Amino acid sequence: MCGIVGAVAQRNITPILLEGLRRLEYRGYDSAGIAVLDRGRVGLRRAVGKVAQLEAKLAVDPLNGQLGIAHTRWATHGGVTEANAHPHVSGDRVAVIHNGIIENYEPLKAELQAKGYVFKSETDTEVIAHLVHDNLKQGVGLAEAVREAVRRFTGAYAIVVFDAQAPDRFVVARIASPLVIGLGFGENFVASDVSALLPVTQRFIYMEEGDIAEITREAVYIFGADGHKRERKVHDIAQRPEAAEKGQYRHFMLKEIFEQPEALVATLGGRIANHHVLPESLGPRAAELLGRARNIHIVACGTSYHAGLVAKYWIEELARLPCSVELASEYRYRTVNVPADTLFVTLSQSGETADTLAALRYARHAGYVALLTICNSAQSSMVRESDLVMLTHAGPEIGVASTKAFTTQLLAVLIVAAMLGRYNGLSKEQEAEVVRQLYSAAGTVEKALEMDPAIQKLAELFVEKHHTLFLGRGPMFPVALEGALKLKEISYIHAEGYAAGELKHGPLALIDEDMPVVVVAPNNDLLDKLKSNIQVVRARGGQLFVMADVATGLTDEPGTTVIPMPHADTYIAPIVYTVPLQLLAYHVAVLKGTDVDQPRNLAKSVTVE
Ligand code: HGA
Repeated sequence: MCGIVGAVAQRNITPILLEGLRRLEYRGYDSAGIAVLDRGRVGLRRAVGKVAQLEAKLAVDPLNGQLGIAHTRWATHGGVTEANAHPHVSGDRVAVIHNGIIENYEPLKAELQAKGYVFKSETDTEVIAHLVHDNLKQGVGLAEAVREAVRRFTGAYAIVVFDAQAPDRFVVARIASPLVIGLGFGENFVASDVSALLPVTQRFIYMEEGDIAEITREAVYIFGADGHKRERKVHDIAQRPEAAEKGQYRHFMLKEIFEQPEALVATLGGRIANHHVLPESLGPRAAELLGRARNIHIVACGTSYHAGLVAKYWIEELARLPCSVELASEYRYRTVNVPADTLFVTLSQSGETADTLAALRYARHAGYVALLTICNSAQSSMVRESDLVMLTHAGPEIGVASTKAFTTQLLAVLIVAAMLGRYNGLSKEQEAEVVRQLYSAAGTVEKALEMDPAIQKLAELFVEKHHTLFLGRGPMFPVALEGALKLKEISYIHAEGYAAGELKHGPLALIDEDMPVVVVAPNNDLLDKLKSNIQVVRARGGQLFVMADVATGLTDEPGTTVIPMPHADTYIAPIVYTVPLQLLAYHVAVLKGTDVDQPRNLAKSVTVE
């Protein structure tokens, strides 16, 4: 959340900063701003709304300079106003952008106000600008002023600061929120993630926890919180800048839905040989660590949590190991009892999700056998801090509503379940059957994508609705939860996912002729139970839309519309049935005219807790 870009160069950096913001806009988009050192003065432009609003301002009132910072905001402290947009400036001298929360900003603010600083915003961020300014007045250099300031902060932050009186440098610091330094020739950059800087460089240094860096055109000096110099590896990233562009698609979300077959194939790569999963593909010690696991704790947030819930069904079935699944924001603040030989598993698209990262760090000292992260970002904090890693190779996901990251996570957890099964009595034949199904996932998803025109038509029936229920049983229950989440995220229709058997314990009271009920009904051993649940809804006049395998024998009846699904094998059904639910949410949102890729109030890469 919040996109950060900074640059120091010999050319005008305004266009570089703006392009960086456009590429980071998915991280936050309620307001945007830029500060450039223009002829020795801090030039500041900020605008409520998208980066395009900021660009419009710059078109009439341009900025030109070789040192600057820019930010796209997802507000935590203070409303969405121009005054609260970043950068924040102190004494016409210090300019700051920030991702995260300074938890102790109130006492710091009172202290700075007592010294005569006047606050122009309601943000926590503004204390950074004034505190650095106050430190600079003591005569120290910028790096020292920032180090002294961050020593006083509690909370999470990535910050970038420049001082008009040190026109050749900026200083950056991070705790918990991600920052990456981009290395150019005679110019250097910083950003929240590499995608912002791909047009200008492919060489990056990932800042580590507590790092502070001083960056000039010619050099990057990195220090730990103790002030000692640190060496950090330079990574060459092969990613092409166009990977994060929409191409022929109207929205990133639609593009990403249609990229799922290739993302699934890529995620499977290197995981299987001779009909067997390869535990060693999770890391050199994987065989030993997975083999020791007697319990599994899965911790995640949002869509990734739903993938974790599906994983529980598979792990308990294929590996016969007890498995619990918990929301990271709950796990991190409670007393957790860790049975002997428990494997800790996190799932996160970005690998920077603040709550999940904090849970991982908590787990590090909680006595687990090992920490395994399933993640879509190879260089993320969570990947770097885990013992075992399974990368999903979904490629960049820009749409805020997660699609291909979820289905590749499902594939990944099925592979992990089979790996755990390997050490817990899963027969060779059963493993080979799971492998066969894994191979069939991409092709079946391709068939499910052919439902797009039918789902587009179906979407018309949902546009005027205020509520929708999604039902599923077994591993399809979390799929129902995910279908409901997609619909609320991007179409703003209130939606709930329920285990179909739970309906009679309360939610049935909601059923009337205005309540659409979407059911996911693969042809599995819970089908007869599900059919009974469907009848219970029918009997109360509910509007049923049943996504069903033809082999289920379910057909249209008054009040019941059956949407035929391609046949999906048992284990990959959750992956396949997710697809029409994604398409439904997408088309309802398009018909409603919402901002599909950047839905209101949300942002991607949730780096605040
Ligand atoms: N707390 C700051 C920055 C918010 C943020 O990082 N969001 O992702 C603010 O509210 O401006």
